[in-house]
Amino acid sequence: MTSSLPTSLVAALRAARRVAILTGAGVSAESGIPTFRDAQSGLWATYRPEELASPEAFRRNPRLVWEWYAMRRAAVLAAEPNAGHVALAELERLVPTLTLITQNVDGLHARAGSRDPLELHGNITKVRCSVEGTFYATWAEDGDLPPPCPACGAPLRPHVVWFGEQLPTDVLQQAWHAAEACDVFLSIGTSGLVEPAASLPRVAYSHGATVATINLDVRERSEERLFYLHARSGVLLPQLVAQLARA
Ligand code: BV8
Repeated sequence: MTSSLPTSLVAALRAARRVAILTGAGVSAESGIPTFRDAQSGLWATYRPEELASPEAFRRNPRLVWEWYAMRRAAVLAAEPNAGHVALAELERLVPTLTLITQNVDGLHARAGSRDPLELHGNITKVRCSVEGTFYATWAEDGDLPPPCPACGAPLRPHVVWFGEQLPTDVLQQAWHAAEACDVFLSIGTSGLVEPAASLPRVAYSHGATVATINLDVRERSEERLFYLHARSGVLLPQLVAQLARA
């Protein structure tokens, strides 16, 4: 476990004009939200997320998929941002330009105060008509599930990007450009398995950025522009902010 940040990484962050950050489920783990790779628990133990988070699953068993998202939405709304989320919101005030890109659908970055997180995979707290795309802030939970769209009767669905669905083009383009233009790229709490998000650190590195990967899988090592830090985001990010805040 990383005990202190490499001085050369802190120096690169101090000198950076543009910082891009990619977060994954590991950043929300300390808010009590299970990561994607954590074994599914309870009622959902028999399913892998990829088997539920897809248009095919929704077509095959819309009620099951709706109920999985309803359970996760309730958990997300009951969760609080953790020290890692708060530190990332503070980091925005310490660097000239910071682009926060998240794979997470829990909305916790915005709740922690991050100004404009790029939600690559959508937001589980939002619901839309599966045909018209109209968003609904409320819906009937006591009738058929998924609730029918009040306008056209098609099933409502969570506003997330399922496996096999395209990411929102504008959001992905902004994320890609931020990775190309940044001086430092931090990849935090992600296993780097899901594309195209997983390509962003490579894009940053190939454009000359310093890249740090922070999660609980990596083996600690550092090369010239590459850092692998084995650390909890809720511990390391406040340390990073405290060091940058020091004159
Ligand atoms: C698409 C929303 C194309 C739903 C999610 C190559 C190119 C393009 C596509 C593909 C490709 N190869 C394969 C594909 C297909 C697929 C894919 O990547 N499959 C994988 C499984 C191989 N990609 C897609 O389908 C994407 N669509 O590319 O479309 C296309 C083109 C034309 C026409 C049509 C389509 C869509 C992908 C989006 C899927 N939706 N979420 C929902 O949430 O239900 S992805 C889902 O996984 C979550 O968003 C999650 O964030 C994400 C990734 O997981 P991680 O965040 O990394 O979480 P994980 O559990 O894996 O890891 C946790 C990490 O945290 C670990 O490293 C752990 O050590 C660490 N950790 C734990 N605790 C802490 C910690 N770190 C720090 N501190 C801690 N305390």
